[in-house]
This record gives sequence, C-alpha cells and structure tokens, in this order.
Amino acid sequence: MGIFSFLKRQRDTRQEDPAAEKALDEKLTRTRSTFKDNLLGFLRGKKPIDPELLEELENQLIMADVGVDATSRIMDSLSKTISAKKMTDSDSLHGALQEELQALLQPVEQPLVIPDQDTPFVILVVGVNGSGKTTTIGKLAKQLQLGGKSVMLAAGDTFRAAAIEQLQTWGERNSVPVVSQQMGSDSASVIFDALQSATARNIDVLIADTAGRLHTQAGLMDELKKVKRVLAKLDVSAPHETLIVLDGGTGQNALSQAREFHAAMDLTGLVITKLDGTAKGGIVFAIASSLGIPIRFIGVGEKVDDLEAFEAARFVSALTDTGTSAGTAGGSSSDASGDAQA
Ligand SMILES: Nc1nc2c(ncn2[C@@H]2O[C@H](COP(=O)(O)OP(=O)(O)OP(=O)(O)O)[C@@H](O)[C@H]2O)c(=O)[nH]1
Ligand SMILES: [Mg+2]
Repeated sequence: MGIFSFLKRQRDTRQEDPAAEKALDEKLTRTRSTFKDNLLGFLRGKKPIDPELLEELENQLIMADVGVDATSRIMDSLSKTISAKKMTDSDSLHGALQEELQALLQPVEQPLVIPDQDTPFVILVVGVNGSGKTTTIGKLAKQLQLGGKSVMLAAGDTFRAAAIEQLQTWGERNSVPVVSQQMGSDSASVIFDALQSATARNIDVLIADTAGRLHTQAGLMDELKKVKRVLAKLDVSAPHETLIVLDGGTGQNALSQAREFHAAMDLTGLVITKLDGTAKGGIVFAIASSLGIPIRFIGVGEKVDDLEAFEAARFVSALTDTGTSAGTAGGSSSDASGDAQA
C-alpha cells in the first residue's frame, strides 16, 4: 500500500468514525478503569520523576498484567525518552507512556485481509474451553458478510450436542450455512466435508469451530494437528488462518496458552475476548511483546457487533485517555483500516 492511501485511510478513520471510537471507549470502560486507576492514577499530580517513581510505575505495569518482558521494554525506552526530553514531572510521563504502549502494539496491528482467491479461505479457530471461540465465529461471520464475502461455518466441536446447536444458531442468525455431523463424530472429517462443500458452492470463507482444549491434553492437540493435515489434502495452503481465541480476563494464563498453541499449531492470528469485562487490559501488551503474532480482533461483549478489528492507537487511547492529557497515542500512525474483512 502506498503512503497516500495509507494516510488517507488513517484520516478517513479518524474523521468519519468518532461514534465508533466512542463506542469502543465505552465498551472497554471496565478494563479501562482498571488499567487507568491502577496504572495511571499515581502519575497524576506533579511528582518529580525519580528512581522511586519509575520503580512504582514498573510495579504498576506488572500488576496491570503487562508482564515482565513487555514492562522492561517499556521502562527502558521510557528512560531514554525521559533523558532525551529532559522530563521532570510525572504529569508529562502520561503522554510518553501512551507513546510507548502504542509503539509496542503497532507491529501486531495487522488486520485480517481475505485475499481474492478461487478456493475458500479457511479460518481454523482454536483455544481453551470457554475463551469465546464460537461467539467470535458468529461475530466474524457477520463482519465478513458485510465485507461482501460469502461464509460457511463448520461445526468442528463435536464433543457436545450443545456446541453444534450453538454454532447452528449463529449460522441462522447470520443466514450462513453450517456443516455439521452428529455429536461424537470425527472433528477432522466434519471440517474436511465442510471444505469440500464450501469449494463446491464457491464460498469465499469457511470458518471452522473446534472444541475447547488445554494445551496439556496431548491427544486433543493431536486431533487439531490432524485437522490441519486433513485440510491440506484438499488444499495445501489450508488453513489460511489459524486463529486462537484468548479470554483477556485470564491474565498471564492467556499468554502461556498462546505460546503452547503456537508451538503446536503455528498460529497466524489472535483474538482477545472479554475486554469489556474486568480484564486488566495489560495482557494485550504482554502478548504483543512476547509473541509478535498479529492481533486480528478484540471481543468487547457478547453481541454480534461486539468484535473490533484491532487498532493499536485506538486501543491505547480507549484504555488510557484521561480526557485532559495531551497524550499523543490517538493521533499518530495507525494503519487503522476498515478492511479487516475486505
Ligand atoms: N463479555 C464478553 N463475553 C464474551 C465475549 N466473547 C464471548 N463471550 C462469552 O463467553 C462465553 C463462552 O463463549 P463461547 O463462544 O461459547 O466460548 P467457546 O470458546 O466456544 O467455548 P467452548 O466451545 O466451550 O470451548 C459465552 O457466554 C459468551 O457469550 C466477549 O468479548 N465479551
Ligand atoms: Mg465453542
């Protein structure tokens, strides 16, 4: 993409979507207040920047779930900015911190772009129990359709009848076909059939649900690897996206889940859900810093529209803007595109 279209898109998003920006802000309210009150509250007032203050900031970042790795990166960079800009009081740290947070997230802001191709683009959705996989699939199906794509769902969670029904309900809600077999059937075979059917019907995107599992359950992880192998028999490039759905409320646990699933499945994207809840929000930074896997979307509620393409600047300002700060996070570079599903 050329610099002009980049700048144009940036401008379009900023100018035309204040309502969307406000909505994200509101949905993240609880996460936002946890993050802000605990982390940023103590920066208020003109305290001198001294080693104690920096140590306290470091502690606050760790307590906000940002993690040791990301925290040390942020603190190193912040220290350099403090000396370069000769900053002296804590008020001025707010904007500098916003910039650091955004810089950390920018590399993982890589929207999911579905290319035009002759065969279905296959998205395999994985993760632990209850992280929000099936709900995210329902939301994503709607977004993709709005982006002009035809969608089919595969009920690859064959463990529980309720799981199949849940996906069927999302299918009905969005008027998209759902391929399923009865409970207890082989997950890989359901997804294989679905890809055959999607190919025959010229479907643009096939999204496959899978049962929640722990990375420690070796048999179940093998089952996921089998899904990949079986898909490759029909299309060597499938799945085109292996998406893990992580519950943002589970803190550092989400990070280790992502790491383990990545080792087994070569993840290509992440969705972090439940950021409308009491999640501390910092986990997003920890994951970005430690794994570098693109964050495609964030989940900010249970409704069909509560899925947002991940945008670093918007996320940081939603989390940290105080309304009075001169922080710059909302205004600098962001490939804030509306084509998450273009
Ligand atoms: N508040 C909130 N709730 C969510 C979000 N995403 C999913 N949920 C809820 O989390 C619960 C679990 O969601 P599911 O989509 O069933 O999770 P799953 O990963 O498919 O679960 P299993 O199939 O059991 O592994 C449901 O009650 C969802 O409504 C979100 O972004 N915010
Ligand atoms: Mg499910």
